[in-house]
Amino acid sequence: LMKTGRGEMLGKTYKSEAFMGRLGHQLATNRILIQFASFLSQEIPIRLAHRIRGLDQVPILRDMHAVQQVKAIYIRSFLEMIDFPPILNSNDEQQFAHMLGDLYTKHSGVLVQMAKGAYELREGIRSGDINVSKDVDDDFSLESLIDCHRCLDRFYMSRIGIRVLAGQYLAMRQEPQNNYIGMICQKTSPSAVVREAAVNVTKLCIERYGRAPEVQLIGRLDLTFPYIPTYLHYIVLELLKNALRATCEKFELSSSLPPVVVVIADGTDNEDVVIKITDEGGGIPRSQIEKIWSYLYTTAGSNLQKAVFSGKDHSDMSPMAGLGYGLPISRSYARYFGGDIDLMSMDGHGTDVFVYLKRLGDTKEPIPV
Ligand code: W6P
Repeated sequence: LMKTGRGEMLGKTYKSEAFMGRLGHQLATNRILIQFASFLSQEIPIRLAHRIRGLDQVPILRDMHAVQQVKAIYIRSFLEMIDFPPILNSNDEQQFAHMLGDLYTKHSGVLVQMAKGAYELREGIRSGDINVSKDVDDDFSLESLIDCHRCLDRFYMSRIGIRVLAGQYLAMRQEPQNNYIGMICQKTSPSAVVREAAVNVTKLCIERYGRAPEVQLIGRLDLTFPYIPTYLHYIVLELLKNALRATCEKFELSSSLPPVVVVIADGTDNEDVVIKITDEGGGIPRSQIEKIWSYLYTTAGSNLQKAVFSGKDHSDMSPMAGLGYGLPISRSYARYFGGDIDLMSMDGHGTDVFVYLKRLGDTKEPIPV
């Protein structure tokens, strides 16, 4: 299967129709569901196999307990999928949907599990149990850590792809909602998504800090575009968490908090939709900027380090704390859908985060090969 790579090519053809929502504008027909299911039954095991091999190629990761557990889930899923007979009729398709739904659930803990693995690795490096230096005689070289980061990036990117395709297929089997094709909403409203995320994060923030800065929303509040609202929600949620947390910690001793300001803009000629999130939470030193995108490095000494990686936060697994994964994962999501996330910080003052989003339908699926 892996040698032919036919699945990847099939992926492009089917995907541009199914995933981008050009298939049937109302209820997906049985024929289309059978086609989509057949495609997934070939494509997903190929992607799983690539990731199983990917995890095996990086010595640091290969030896970690959390990674071995994840690999076991991937191998079991792979075997289950290749054992599934060809999908020829609606009955087969229904069985397949059942199996895929179960797999989807079984994989929901994978991200947290991998994050825990990386956390242990970070702690090992920091405490000196794991030695990292340029010296080839040592356990791990810096180069091998870079390999490790690349492997994780591919792993998460691939996982997003599998879950978007599977999620889209499963959603297309449900009663269609207004303006939706599967998970894709043709009229996603960034302002509505930001408002909802702001309510969620404000609640978490008050639970943790006793108060929260106001989240102001300005710009193109009326704008709608085709996107998957659940993914946009996740991205904005993670970024708002960071902004509110930084604000609360910087102004711990002040009676008032500066607001977090969110601007929504629409590029010329319907190019990008851009969301900017501005906080006055003190910013990040320039020397730490690269590390905030890392799955592996800690940002020792900075506010972010205190907030995200401290032992206290690890034991108290509040959703406000997280595992330090929000930023790189959010950026992978944005990138998967053809967009990106940039961050500009003024050390001592605050941080601007820019989320660039492409209208779905104008992009090709990026998958690691
Ligand atoms: C900070 C650090 C950060 C990361 C991401 C988004 C906003 C912020 N603010 O201080």
